[in-house]
Amino acid sequence: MKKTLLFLAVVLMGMSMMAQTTYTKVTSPSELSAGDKVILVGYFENGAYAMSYQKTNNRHAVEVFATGDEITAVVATDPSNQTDPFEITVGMEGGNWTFFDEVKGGYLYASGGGNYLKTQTTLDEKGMWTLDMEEDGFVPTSTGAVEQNIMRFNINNSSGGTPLFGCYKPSSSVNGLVYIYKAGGGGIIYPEPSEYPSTFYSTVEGSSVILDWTDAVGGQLPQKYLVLASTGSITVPTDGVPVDNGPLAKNVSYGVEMVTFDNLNGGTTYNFAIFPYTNSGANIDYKTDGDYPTASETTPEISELFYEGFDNDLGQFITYNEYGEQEWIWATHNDVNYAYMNGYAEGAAHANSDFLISPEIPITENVNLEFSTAMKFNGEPLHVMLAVDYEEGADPGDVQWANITELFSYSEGNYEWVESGMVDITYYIETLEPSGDYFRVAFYYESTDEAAASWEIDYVRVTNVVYSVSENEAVSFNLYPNPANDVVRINAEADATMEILDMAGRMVMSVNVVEGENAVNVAELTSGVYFVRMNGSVVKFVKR
Ligand SMILES: [Ca+2]
Ligand SMILES: [Ca+2]
Ligand SMILES: [Ca+2]
Repeated sequence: MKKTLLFLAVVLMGMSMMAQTTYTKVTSPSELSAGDKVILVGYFENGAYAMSYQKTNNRHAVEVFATGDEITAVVATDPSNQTDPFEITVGMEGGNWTFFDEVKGGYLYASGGGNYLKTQTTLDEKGMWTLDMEEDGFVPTSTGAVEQNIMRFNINNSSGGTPLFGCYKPSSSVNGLVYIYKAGGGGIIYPEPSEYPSTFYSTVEGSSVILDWTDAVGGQLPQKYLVLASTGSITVPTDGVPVDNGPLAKNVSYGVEMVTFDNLNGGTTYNFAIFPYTNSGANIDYKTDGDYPTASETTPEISELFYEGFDNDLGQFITYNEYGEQEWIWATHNDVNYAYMNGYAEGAAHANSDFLISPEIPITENVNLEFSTAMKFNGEPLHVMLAVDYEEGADPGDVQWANITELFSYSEGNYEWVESGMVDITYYIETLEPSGDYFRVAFYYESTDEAAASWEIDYVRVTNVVYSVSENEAVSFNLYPNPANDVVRINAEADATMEILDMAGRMVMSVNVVEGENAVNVAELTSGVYFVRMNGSVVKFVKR
């Protein structure tokens, strides 16, 4: 008898230790409330990894198995557990989200001083987070005054090669989204969404098309949208059949109001449609009745005018050493080959002034420039400049260069590679003096005896973009002068909302205009290329 009881007790203990919980993917912050038990998940290839134990300064991640929108897991009950996910309790404090780890005993917080994600028992701003979404994942951002404030899943942790969760600067190349899975989140089946989005716009930018819309309203809001692209007709989705994300299909959460289709074929017309839906898996319910919103764009033909990958040496680029012993050199690290410049040598920073100059590149109708940089240490920014009359071997200081540095994005440290973005530089080339058939792009480096940053350039690409459809076709408004300095004038056929979008399709300004002439102050905008959108028409606009 005694033996049997003991045996039963062991079985019961074993069962309780093995208790599994099913967690359901959260697709919008509106599905979360204080007290919810969640696991935080990142994806790499087809694997799902959940946040687990504290590993020095970051949270380790362990592989879990996701089926559709559900993960079933046994969670850790001991801080020394290194094999199971740690369950986190969501809280709300002063309008921001908190994540309390009961097992480790503290709030997750971005501690700064590195990519540190830790726990502490006291709750301050570093442990209070905003929850933005990108497509169907979360971007938890600490409200604390730390540079590395975004919680991300890092698949490429270099020290040890294991995936982890850390905190990174907004500019970091680590971009693994955080997915939130909530215990017992399933079960509720919502009706079909009541309405379609009230607007659905497309903007073509190089080989990408940016779609944006105004979220649907109505009695039943959508949880997500399925945005489809096709070179033919759109295949309307079927209830109960989810469509996975792919090159021509994107599932986007309610509240995001935007998605980008990248790497589309050049010179091709794509049709787009958007379908709001509720639920997931076999319960997915799309709104497909009546007229669903559609858009259509023809991508431009893109031809390469110039490319240098610095594969074996500085290639077609030439260097000019104005002063200082250090110069632009070729270097390689972690299978990346690049042009490299650093004024730090023999334990000290040195004053340097050095040019890395491209060969002559033909000027065509629409010239776009892109490159990729990595940097480390404090010092001068890298400068990007254009000229038409530089002769090889001459002192570049004798030539008038147009400085276009501020048009691009750059690495902000830790040798994290950052893409500059593909930027239309046609306007800046056309205004160069004297005019010519060719131009050169130069990367200018400067260091001092006090500060010498290290700058790396992986590749430089120049492309000609030929728009099949002029962006001015069927436009219902006039905009001048273009380029403009401080004020741009708009002639509108009717009262409307005018939106200015940056090259990435982000809205940077929204102004209500009236029928007739309007003066819009654009002095606050950074110099560069923008799109002005009104009544579904888009005009490219350059701010000087
Ligand atoms: Ca339906
Ligand atoms: Ca030098
Ligand atoms: Ca390279």
